[in-house]
Amino acid sequence: MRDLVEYATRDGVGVITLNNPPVNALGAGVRQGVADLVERARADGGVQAIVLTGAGRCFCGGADIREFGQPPIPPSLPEVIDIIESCPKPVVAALHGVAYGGGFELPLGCHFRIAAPSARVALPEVTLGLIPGAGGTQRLPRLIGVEATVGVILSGKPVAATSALSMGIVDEIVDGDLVDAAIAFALACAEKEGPPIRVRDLEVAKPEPGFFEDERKKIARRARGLIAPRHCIESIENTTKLPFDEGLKKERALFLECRESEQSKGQRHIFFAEREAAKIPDVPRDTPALAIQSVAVIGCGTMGAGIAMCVADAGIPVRILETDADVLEKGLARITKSCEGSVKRGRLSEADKDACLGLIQGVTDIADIKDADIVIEAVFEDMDLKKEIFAKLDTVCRPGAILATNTSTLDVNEIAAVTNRAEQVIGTHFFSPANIMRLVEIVRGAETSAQTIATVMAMARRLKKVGVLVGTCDGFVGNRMYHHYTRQAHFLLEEGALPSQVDKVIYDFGFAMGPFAVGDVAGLDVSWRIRQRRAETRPADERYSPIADRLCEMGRFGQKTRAGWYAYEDGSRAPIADAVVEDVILGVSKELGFDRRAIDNDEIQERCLYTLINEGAKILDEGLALRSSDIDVIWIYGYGFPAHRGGPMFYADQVGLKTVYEALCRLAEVHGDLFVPSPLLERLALEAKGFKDL
Ligand code: T1G
Repeated sequence: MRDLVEYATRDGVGVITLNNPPVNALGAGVRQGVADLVERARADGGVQAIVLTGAGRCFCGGADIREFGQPPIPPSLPEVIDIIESCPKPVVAALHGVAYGGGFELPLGCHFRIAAPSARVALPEVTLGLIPGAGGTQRLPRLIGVEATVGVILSGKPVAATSALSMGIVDEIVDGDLVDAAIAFALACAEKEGPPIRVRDLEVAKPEPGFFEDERKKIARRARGLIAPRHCIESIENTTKLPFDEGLKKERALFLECRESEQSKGQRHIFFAEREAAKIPDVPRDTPALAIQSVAVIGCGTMGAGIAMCVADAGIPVRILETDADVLEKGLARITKSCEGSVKRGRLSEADKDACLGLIQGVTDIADIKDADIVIEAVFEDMDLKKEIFAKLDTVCRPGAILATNTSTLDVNEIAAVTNRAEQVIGTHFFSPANIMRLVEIVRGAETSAQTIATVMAMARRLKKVGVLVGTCDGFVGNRMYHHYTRQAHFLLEEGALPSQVDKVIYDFGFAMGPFAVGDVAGLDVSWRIRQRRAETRPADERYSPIADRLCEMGRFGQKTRAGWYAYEDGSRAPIADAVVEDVILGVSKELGFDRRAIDNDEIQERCLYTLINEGAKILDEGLALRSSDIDVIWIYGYGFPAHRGGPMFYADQVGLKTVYEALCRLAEVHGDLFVPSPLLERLALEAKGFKDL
């Protein structure tokens, strides 16, 4: 039985090594092991000092998140850290790779911290709807001050070794063997007079008056309705008001409140869902992925340019093929402008900008992309055009090259069928802006090979994207569900609601924007073209709302035309309710014979969200998504579903499928078949189960 924590003595130093792969998470066994071994070293007369380090790729990824929600097993992490901090012999933490969350709080309880150049420390608990619960909010301010601590804890972002040294988090950066250096460092500390300094005993400097109020105002906007960021500030502020032990007790209480919250359950669900999405049952982890050393993108419009940027950002050379030299020039100029904007916003260094632009080359001759390892087509959403391009690519590109399409709705099998390499054809549905949005829906065709899937999933990770594998159907998973969600929103307008009311309900639920404001950002002409294509096959008796078409016929395409569902003043993105739109809506209501009625917010939320959930259940039933948590990941990273709600399918389980089912039945009685529960949802509801039980 492998020890979760190992012990050895070297040169009079007790070396304690966390050994719980893959990230040395601080589960119960690890906590007990560390506590026991520190006590052992403390009692060992032959030991003058202690080194705490981690085996494998990192020091420690934090508390074991899987334990949350289970009955607590002692010792708690604060108890373990107290044993370390009160040890009269110096304890030195030796950090390499990540030291995150509890994996950073443990070293903060040590008397000294040394780091390898690879080390990165972070307190990312807020991304899990938590606050640091083992002293991070009390000890870090004593090392780096409250202002810097607020920055570290509210961003959750990692601090690299060099910055950690200059901030005073680590005492030394060492090259060469880390443990050797830590032992030497520890022995030097042991020679010093008196007990080692404890971080808890250090003073906290008071910030400028009003500092915490300003921080609260900032997060009220940025983290609207979220508990954890507010509790982080409260706990850090306590360091300026309370003695250490009282601050620590309050921190723990705030942490436990967060841990039990629905918000944290939602965010923890997404943490694991994102990692589950990478596991494809019929594509084993050891499936050999092809090396991607060069990429070609077809089309230099908004999507093509965005895709090229994130490929170059990952350090991969990319050629953009555009037959029209003017369009190419404009596209390349847009890329340069966007990179310069990132430099201005401090997201990119000047050097990184130059490196990124240096990897992007525009070409107008298809022969110039024949050697690419993968070609990503990102042209206009038209089947005939895409088929023409794929037939051409099939003859020009080298045999082993993967041909990917960025279509957001079209049938990947139909596109693959015009090539002689259907097993190397796949969908890579990026989301606009492609260099920012983290989601890529990876669409497998009927013949797409395991190697092609493995290669593209690996490429997505390299592009720092979250790749989710889905089956091919009209709109795949995300857009198919979105279609039903927006359709309900349009029907609600016909029956009595207005865009601002619907958007407010969805905004209050936690989305950054409601469907109408989103439509205006994305451009109403994009979805208009899709509706026009679908009109050819739409059943005559299917309910259809003409409101959006009317606005488009008036040339109202959203922000880009300063008018869409809302009006926009020059230079402003603030939506203004527009009487012109209201007139169109009232006109259509009258035309369709609706007596407009007052619609309450609950009905709006139910109809928009339960439609979404029901369509998600149908997609699962059809096997077009591997698991319900994949659908949650798609909606969080592609459609701005609030992470603290865990995604539509997780939210449905939290509400209870029986409640969702009964509401859908009620809505179906009034509004017809669109709300008839999917067989899967019905079965799970009647069996008192959830999507998580699938
Ligand atoms: N607990 C449990 N499992 C974890 C884990 C954790 N903290 N971290 C990672 N895993 C699993 C993960 O699910 C995956 O499993 C495998 O390890 C590899 O992870 C008291 C309350 C450390 C940067 O927020 O950010 O401490 O899918 O694929 O890309 O204040 O994992 O293979 O079965 O992500 O190399 C705070 C969470 C916890 C950091 C490594 N810590 N982890 O990234 O590998 S709360 C965090 C990460 C806390 C205290 C509080 C990353 C990583 P599987 P991976 P990676």
